[in-house]
Amino acid sequence: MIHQEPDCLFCRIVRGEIPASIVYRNDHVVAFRDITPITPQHVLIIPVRHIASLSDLTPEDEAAAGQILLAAGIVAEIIGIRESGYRLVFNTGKDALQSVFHIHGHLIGGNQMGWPPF
Ligand code: DGP
Repeated sequence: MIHQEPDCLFCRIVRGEIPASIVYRNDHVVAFRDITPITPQHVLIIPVRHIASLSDLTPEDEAAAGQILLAAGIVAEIIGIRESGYRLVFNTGKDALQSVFHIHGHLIGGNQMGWPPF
């Protein structure tokens, strides 16, 4: 049984209790459109397993973490930005303004971005 939290917003999206515009899912990850997109294409990629943040990853989470990275290219292909390029951003902790404590990679793209990103 994959660990889930009853009251976690993103666990609830995984379970279908809260609607989301899902663009891809498999046994390990779910990818859905961000409710407040910051770029023309903005999808969140999350593990099915509840893990609070990158800082909470343990060796036990190795497969879940790898599956998020593997999903990035698949999702980019589905939403049409694999060739043009994209970023995968993991806001982690207070200074990075993480607001939902279930790991999520922000897959953003669809326009020309700048660097540095802050
Ligand atoms: P972060 O600040 O990195 O923790 O990003 C959380 C993101 O989650 C933020 O960009 C908005 C998004 N979000 C929050 N609530 C919902 C929701 O109910 N549905 C969807 N699709 N996205 C949400």
